[in-house]
Amino acid sequence: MVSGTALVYDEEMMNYRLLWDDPECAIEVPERLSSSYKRLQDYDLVNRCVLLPVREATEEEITLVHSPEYLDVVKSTQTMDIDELKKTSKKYTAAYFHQNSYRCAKLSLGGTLQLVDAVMSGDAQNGMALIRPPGHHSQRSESNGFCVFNNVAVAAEYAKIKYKVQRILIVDWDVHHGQGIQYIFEDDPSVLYFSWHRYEHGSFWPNLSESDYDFIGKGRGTGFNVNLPWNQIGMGNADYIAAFLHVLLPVAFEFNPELVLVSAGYDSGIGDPEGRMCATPECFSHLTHMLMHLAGGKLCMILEGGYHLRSLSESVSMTVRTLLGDPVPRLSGNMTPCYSALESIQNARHAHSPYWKCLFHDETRLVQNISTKGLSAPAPLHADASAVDEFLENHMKILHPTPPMTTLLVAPGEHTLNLLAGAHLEESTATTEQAIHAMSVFNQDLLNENLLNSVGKMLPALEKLVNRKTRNCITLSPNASLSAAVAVQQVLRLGSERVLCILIGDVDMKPEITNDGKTMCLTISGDKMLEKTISQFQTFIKWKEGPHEGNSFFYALFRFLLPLAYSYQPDLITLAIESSRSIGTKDIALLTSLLQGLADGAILAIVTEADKDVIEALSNVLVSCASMFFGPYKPPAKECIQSLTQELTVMQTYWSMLQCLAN
Ligand code: Q9C
Ligand code: ZN
Repeated sequence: MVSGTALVYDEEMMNYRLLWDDPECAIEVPERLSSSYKRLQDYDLVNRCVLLPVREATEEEITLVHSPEYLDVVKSTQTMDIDELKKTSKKYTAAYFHQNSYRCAKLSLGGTLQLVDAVMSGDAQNGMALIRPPGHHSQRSESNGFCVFNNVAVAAEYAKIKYKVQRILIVDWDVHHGQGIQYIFEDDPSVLYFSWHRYEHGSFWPNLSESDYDFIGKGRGTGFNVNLPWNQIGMGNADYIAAFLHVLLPVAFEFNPELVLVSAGYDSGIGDPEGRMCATPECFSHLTHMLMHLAGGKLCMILEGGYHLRSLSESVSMTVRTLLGDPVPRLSGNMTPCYSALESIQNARHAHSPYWKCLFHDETRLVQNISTKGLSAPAPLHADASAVDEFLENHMKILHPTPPMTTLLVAPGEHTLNLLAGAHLEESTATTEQAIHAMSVFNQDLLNENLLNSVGKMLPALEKLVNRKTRNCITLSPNASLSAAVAVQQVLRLGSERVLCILIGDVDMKPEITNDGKTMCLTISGDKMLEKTISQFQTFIKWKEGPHEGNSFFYALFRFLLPLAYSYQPDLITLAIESSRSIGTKDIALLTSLLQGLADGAILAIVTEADKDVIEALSNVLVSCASMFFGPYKPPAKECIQSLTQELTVMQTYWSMLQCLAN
């Protein structure tokens, strides 16, 4: 099994800087690299990564994307004096050269290719390249926006040739539009390029009409360029998560890439003077975690922008932490996307609906009169610079510490342990009287020795889960939904405040829903006559996967389940999987794995003992946090969508992360 996170870093890339006065370029400083690396060391993350040396990119590699004439220009800067450097720089936009620029640009690109080699060869599962100069603005024959060679674009061409990769996803979460990447791949259907960027109706740099949502690619590449322009500053965690759930992820899963490259710029984070956005470092954990579910986990993060040194280094640290498999911290703040963000999301979805089945089935339309001023301006999380600094200084201290064990297993016998290597077996057990007491409100006809046994063992495990002695817990039970009902009651008693309970299969037993907001229950079933939604805390969806034709459940996940969960913000998740489940093993694995982005990963998974496939899948995602291929994917059946749409109509009035129409 492939494992490990690679880290590319070399302080030699600090050996160039701006040599004259230019306020526009002054923010791109060598300390961007050293402060990021230093912070990774402070959090003891460097030691946990496989360090990769950089190398110089070859001329052959550079010219995969760039013209030989441009290569000659960059090469010639090595021997220039200041005046000549300045003159050459002024030929381009927001660019500057130094005598060491060429050497550093070769290392920056070479370092990127080292990372791609490690991930594609299986030496590492994923990784991050801390490099400069950045790349995403640079074009075939042009330096632009501090970028010399287009690191990510060359990496994509390189992976196509060297590893015969047929589908590459590039996610550009830098706050600027990577127009260089767009130009290079605009007619190429093998590279899906997604970029969100500060746009403000074109008034923000680089002020291009082709950065808007309606530029969707050209020729055979039509539909493979996804732009999500932000028309206001102050976009925050809810806006970014909504953008991923409603625009990027459905399209990306349908595309099903073999490699994911991220133009990881952190000028989209809080405190950055260029972006003026509000996303906290934790948000980058969530974005990273979501992307880890594509391409069998082959994920390469390549640094682009990021000019607030503290914000940059905290966000880089959160990214690497997540790549390493640490729990994803909960998001702070209100999870309601702002009106302007919804407008952008709605328009991007509409522009792409002819090309992607996951969007085609949904109701999409253009915003009639796109607002130039926000109806509801996003509320910045932190008003002034010193408050931002203080927040960044302390944010790690308010996160829950990583629990000492990952998985606690509640199993009646030890014979299942080989399926769950790495899990800790729950040794203690409650007394029979305690078990009977815990089950006293439930149907006594269902009580039997097996069940009492299983519940008795589960009780001490629940305490450890609520008190974060274990990150998650797998319970084998003869009656999963009954165990779940008992568990929900118990964890509430132990102090949980919002429990999300997901029941999969035909169930006759449900946890008691009190409508006080402390529990939310969602049932996924295949054939049963479904009850109507009776409250905002209880919902049912009918979903049935056909055998062996690929999975379509990702549609329900991004359109409904995850937005609902991100709105509700549970502090614990109970997942009960009955043997009558109507969705496949990979669907359950994907669901469970993505749910780890919520509740700090506190998941109680209850599964029937005989369901070996699900036990193995849960072991992969909960115990070993292994990356897997969740595809192949297929479009969802009409009746599944219809059932989902009915529930959506009701639920989105209560839970704003479900909305993807501004009007
Ligand atoms: N006030 C990168 O983040 N200046 N490049 C824009 C707007 C250029 C950014 C001026 C910013 C270039 C890699
Ligand atoms: Zn940028």
